[in-house]
Amino acid sequence: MEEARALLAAADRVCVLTGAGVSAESGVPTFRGEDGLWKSYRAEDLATPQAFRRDPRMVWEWYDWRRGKIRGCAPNPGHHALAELALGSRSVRIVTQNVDGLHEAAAREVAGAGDPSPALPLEVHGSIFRVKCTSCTYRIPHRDPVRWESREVLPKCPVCGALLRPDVVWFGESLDPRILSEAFESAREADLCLVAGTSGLVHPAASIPLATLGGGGSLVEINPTHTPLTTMATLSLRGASGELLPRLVKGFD
Ligand code: BV8
Ligand code: ZN
Repeated sequence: MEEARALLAAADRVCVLTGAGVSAESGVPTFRGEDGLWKSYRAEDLATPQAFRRDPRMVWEWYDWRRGKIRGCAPNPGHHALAELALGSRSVRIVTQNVDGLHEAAAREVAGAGDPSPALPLEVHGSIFRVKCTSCTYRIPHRDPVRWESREVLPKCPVCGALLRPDVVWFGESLDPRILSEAFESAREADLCLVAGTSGLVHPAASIPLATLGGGGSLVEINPTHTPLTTMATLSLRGASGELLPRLVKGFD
């Protein structure tokens, strides 16, 4: 931990990449953990445009269940620690694969009456609390429960009448090129990339930290287990982000 704190103290520019693990202590189920996600389905089979085309009702049932679960979750000390770091004096960019909105909630809580924007994350996989039209450009924040009992009650676009879908990036879908290039640029310029709570299995997000190494920076990983990124990490801290992140950033205003 001391070595990691020294790397952070020496870093002017920090890029943070988070995954589902940073929200685990908030009660948000991870994808590939033992608790897994809903029933026996694999995210890779449900979070796809094919699944939505085949059975939009089932996909909305899964997302409505997840949205309900996440609505009841609050940011944990790991989210707050990252928000404090980003609202401090260093230049910090939080890049997240998570769609749960907990980094933004933590940024607003920590900023209070101040400006939360330095701690607002780049959401490379979108947001579960935003919907978009499957046909036109309509897109809007949306947090209420969604009805999925029949095709007729599924949410429809008020502009063109087509089905609305969760505004997240599904497997097989490309990420927003502007957001992705901003994430890679931030990683390339960073002296330090903090990677917390990700299995490092989903691409292209998992290769963002490699841009920091390519740029001559360091990689510190925070995860209870070994991941494909561990071998490339300058340092790997084995443990929970909710416990390790506050210790890592304590004292860095
Ligand atoms: C793309 C949004 C170009 C949705 C998500 C074959 C066919 C098609 C594509 C592919 C293919 N093979 C590979 C691909 C590419 C594919 C991919 O990488 N697949 C993987 C599974 C091999 N990627 C894509 O499809 C991407 N698009 O490539 O476009 C393209 C275009 C056309 C055709 C081909 C390619 C899009 C990927 C985005 C998918 N959307 N989410 C939703 O959420 O509903 S991904 C999903 O997984 C989440 O975003 C999640 O964040 C992400 C990664 O998972 P993790 O965050 O790492 O979470 P996980 O559960 O895996 O791990 C948790 C970790 O936390 C663990 O390490 C655990 O130890 C740790 N942990 C647990 N507790 C704690 C903790 N850590 C700290 N503290 C704790 N307390
Ligand atoms: Zn529409």
